[in-house]
Amino acid sequence: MNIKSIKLSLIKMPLKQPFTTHLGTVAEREAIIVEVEGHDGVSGYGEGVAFSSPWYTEETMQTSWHVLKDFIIPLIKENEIAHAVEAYTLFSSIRRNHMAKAAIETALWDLQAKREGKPLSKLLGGTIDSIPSGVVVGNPNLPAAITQIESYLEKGYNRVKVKISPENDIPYIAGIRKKFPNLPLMADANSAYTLEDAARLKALDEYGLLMIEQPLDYDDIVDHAKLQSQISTPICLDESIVTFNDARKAVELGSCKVINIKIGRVGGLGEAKRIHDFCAGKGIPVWVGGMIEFGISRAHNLALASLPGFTIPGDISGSDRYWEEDIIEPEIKVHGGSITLPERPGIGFELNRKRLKKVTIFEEKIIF
Ligand code: OSB
Ligand code: MG
Repeated sequence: MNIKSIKLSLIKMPLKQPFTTHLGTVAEREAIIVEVEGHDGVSGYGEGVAFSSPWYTEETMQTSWHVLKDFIIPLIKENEIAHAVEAYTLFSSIRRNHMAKAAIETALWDLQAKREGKPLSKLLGGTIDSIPSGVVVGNPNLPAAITQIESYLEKGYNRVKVKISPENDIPYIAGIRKKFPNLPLMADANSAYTLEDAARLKALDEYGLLMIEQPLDYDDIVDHAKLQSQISTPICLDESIVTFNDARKAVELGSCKVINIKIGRVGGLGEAKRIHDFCAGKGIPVWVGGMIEFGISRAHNLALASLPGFTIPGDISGSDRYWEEDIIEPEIKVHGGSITLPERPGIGFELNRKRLKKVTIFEEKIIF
């Protein structure tokens, strides 16, 4: 793809307010911003979305940096690819490390789209240009969560997700439902339960949740199938789906009725689109998951969410959901519950160089 250099910047920013799941609290976020520059002067941007510690997946910022610098970037240097769609296969000699792979793969898609003079959403096959926006509340305190939901509804968000665990589920969901009887509401358990909790999860059926996300083990699809046969709330899988074949097997087994697709978790936009296409053919609705990310990853999420199978609003909120100031310009804004896709080529957002410099801890440029 005629690449001149790849620059990696490790950034760090505090969240406006801490985000809590039963697995812990995120108060500060690191990310790796990737800039792939071509000999033609065009640059593509990507974002490494692993967390600082391995609580959500096994990757961390440090492992991502290592795998990018010592394995993925050398592969790109030594093997010419003609199109971004070839990157996933090129990277297949490296096991897993999906977030590290996606950080570069998404930058290659941005570069590809810019060279073709097309918005990334159009290059991927997107069919809409206004993306419905959902928001996630990571606050286990019921009155505080209600206040937070009220403020998001005022801002126009029209789908809310909350985090649950056996320590905080039925009274919490009942309290939210009582206050917001018609709110499109869903609950994410991040693997807080086992099959022995089936009766407890069945009790949630009466609250009209859109779905319950990843109730059981992060790598399970067998017990989820057993649970789905016992409850009427649709199960959505997040952590368990890290490849196309995971999605295929989960659908075949009946482990879920919905899938959350995160570009980083599945190793890039190519694999994300393959999962989308498969699910569309099977009538399985998909939505775009979030990683408490900065604007570059949010922009890639928006492009992906324009594909026709994304029929449920994703965890794609505006830049101001988590950040005092994002690293892109313009920032991503929610109007009337939706985000308008930019018309410019590629992801359609520029890096805010001043802000990026302010939050960069370390950077390294690899010249080809
Ligand atoms: O399980 O979807 C998840 C955040 C970090 C890690 C995992 C998850 C989440 C979220 C928040 O639910 C999504 C967001 O607003 O970015
Ligand atoms: Mg989740």
